[in-house]
Amino acid sequence: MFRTIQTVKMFCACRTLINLTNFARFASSKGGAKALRVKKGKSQSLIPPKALVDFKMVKAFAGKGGDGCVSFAQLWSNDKAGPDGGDGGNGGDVIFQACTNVKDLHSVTTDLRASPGVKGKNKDLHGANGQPLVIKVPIGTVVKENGKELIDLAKEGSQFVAARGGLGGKGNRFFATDTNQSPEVAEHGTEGDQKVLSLEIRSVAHIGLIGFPNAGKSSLLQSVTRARPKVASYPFTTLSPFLGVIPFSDYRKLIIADLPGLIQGAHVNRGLGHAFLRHSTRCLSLLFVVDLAQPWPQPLDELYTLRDELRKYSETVAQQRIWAIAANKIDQNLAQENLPLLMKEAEETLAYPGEPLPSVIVPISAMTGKGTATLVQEMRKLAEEGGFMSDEDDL
Ligand SMILES: Nc1nc2c(ncn2[C@@H]2O[C@H](COP(=O)(O)OP(=O)(O)OP(=O)(O)O)[C@@H](O)[C@H]2O)c(=O)[nH]1
Ligand SMILES: [Mg+2]
Repeated sequence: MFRTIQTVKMFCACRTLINLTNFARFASSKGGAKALRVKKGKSQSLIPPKALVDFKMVKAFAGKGGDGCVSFAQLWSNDKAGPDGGDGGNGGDVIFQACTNVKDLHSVTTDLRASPGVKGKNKDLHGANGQPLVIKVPIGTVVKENGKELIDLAKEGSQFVAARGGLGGKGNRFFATDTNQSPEVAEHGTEGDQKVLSLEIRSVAHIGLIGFPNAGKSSLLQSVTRARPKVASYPFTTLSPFLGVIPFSDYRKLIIADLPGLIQGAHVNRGLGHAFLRHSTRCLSLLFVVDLAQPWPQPLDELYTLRDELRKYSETVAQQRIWAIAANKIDQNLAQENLPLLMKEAEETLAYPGEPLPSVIVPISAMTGKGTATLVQEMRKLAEEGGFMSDEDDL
């Protein structure tokens, strides 16, 4: 009660700041590009579908430089032909390269070791340089060290040398001088860089599905795309994001991410909250999925909590992401009773200064498919508002 009064007060004070124009409109699916009917059936493969890996901590070990060689040449005509120890080769670098063919960080191993340089040899032979280790990562991968961003690999083919290989040591030939014609010294190769880095994909999907566990996010993804995330009646069925694609008649594709469920206290890492909330920062727009078939005001409280958690985790995300609500399980009587209440009270309860209001509330049943066609059109609009139409942001 106190919370509601407080938010209403806050809302009244800041009403002028908030764009209320298209709030709470019921969706219409007229006009614009049409979502294509997917003719191909779902995969029957028994291999479980892979979740998306959009974050990974890696250790990068660049190769050590090869040691220089101590050697003295002996010729048939001159058995003291002087020093001929060659230099060692340089160690290999660890390099990240952005590549369109790679879609997630699944194939990136956590231990990245480039090969070391080869030692120098006699007869002035220079050791071979170590092979660089080139790791292909998706376009839009951000490389961070200790939380500080080092680079955003935003363009196809762009490379970043994450760890530099050590230098090869000089052989004894290098140290020969007028006064010391037969040096018995050579350098060791230097150690390569060793770094602990985090890799994050900047944006993984146009729309991220956010909701409490069991709200029906995976069911929704299953019903509108060919993806096969696991659906079950227990909480935290989904622990890593799953992606699904909706093709449209104008050849654009809408990528939807089913994100793991959030609970109260997620911003202080309750229930792996940080890891789950981080995914939401990589979606251009957000769709809040709520289980409407719960006693009132539980659905509204859940939406309030979700917004609150998101805000506490990242104000920027809460303020900048366009969002909408999918009121799920409308096939249940209780949900139908709750729908008018949600339409009436959502505006007051969910308004927050500086943040956009939900652009639309769409009643759906992920299980029966009711309302999902309308929701797809609304998701397209949501993605367009979130930056979908600019080719640079296209995934
Ligand atoms: N009646 C009804 N049940 C639904 C509907 N959508 C989902 N369910 C059921 O709700 C339960 C949870 O569905 P999930 O899709 O796994 O929920 P989730 O939000 O992905 O849950 P987590 O992965 O745990 O976060 C399942 O038993 C579904 O069958 C719906 O529209 N109507
Ligand atoms: Mg799920």
